[in-house]
Amino acid sequence: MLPIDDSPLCRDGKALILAYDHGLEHGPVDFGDLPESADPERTFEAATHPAVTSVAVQKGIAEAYYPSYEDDVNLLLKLNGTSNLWMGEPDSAVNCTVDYAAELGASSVGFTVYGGSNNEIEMVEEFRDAQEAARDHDMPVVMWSYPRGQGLKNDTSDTTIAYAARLALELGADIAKVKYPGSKAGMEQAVQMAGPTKVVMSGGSKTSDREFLQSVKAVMDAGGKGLAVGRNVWQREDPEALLDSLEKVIFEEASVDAALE
Ligand code: FBP
Repeated sequence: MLPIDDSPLCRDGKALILAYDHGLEHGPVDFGDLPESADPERTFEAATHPAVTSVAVQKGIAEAYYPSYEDDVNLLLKLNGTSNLWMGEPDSAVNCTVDYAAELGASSVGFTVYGGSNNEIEMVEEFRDAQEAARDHDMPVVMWSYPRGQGLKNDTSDTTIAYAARLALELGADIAKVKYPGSKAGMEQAVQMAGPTKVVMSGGSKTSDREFLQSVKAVMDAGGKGLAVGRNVWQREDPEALLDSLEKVIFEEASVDAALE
């Protein structure tokens, strides 16, 4: 297995994953305020920014757009996903194999696990197959570790996010992508629970530049290893400007004020 730090998913041991699977997960609503954001090419262009260590997309987007970007962008193939049209208990259909992800040129794979869902057992079994196949291909595995389901009252409490991070370690993910628990202290718990599994923050809905960078800074100060972000980058008129700031906070350890200059 290639050490994750030597894989294209990381730069200096950290990751900035540009997520663009929202057309499946949320549908056209996420593109409503900025219609040009519906064009995957715009996100692939943003992913050529040196701060971006990989772009995370579903199979169909990879098939259609990645061939034009394979020299400039690292591909993280998301292996499962669900549409917002699904009204059942949280679940995510596996729609791509690791073998096919490798054929498409992916250097890493992503997989959602909804711990706490009534579908957790099946999802973890599916994750097992993906994780072991990824090991055969020397591909790092990123777990979108999102506890949710009918029994979970608060899916971003410190203890829930720490559990999400631990679940990723226990099941063999290289990176745990978790929701921001709202504080540096909450993130520290998650990082501690994850051991050698790197913890990155999941972006969330669009906020101001300063507010977003402050949460990213708190994550980095807590020992987090970066970010997997979608809307906060490509819902902006100028994604590159925010990526410039993120590069400073994540890779250059700059303060938020310095990153905004
Ligand atoms: P954002 O930065 O836009 O939140 O994207 C991260 C992400 O995990 C996407 O990969 C995914 O489509 C979306 O969030 C799912 O969010 P949720 O399940 O919370 O609606």
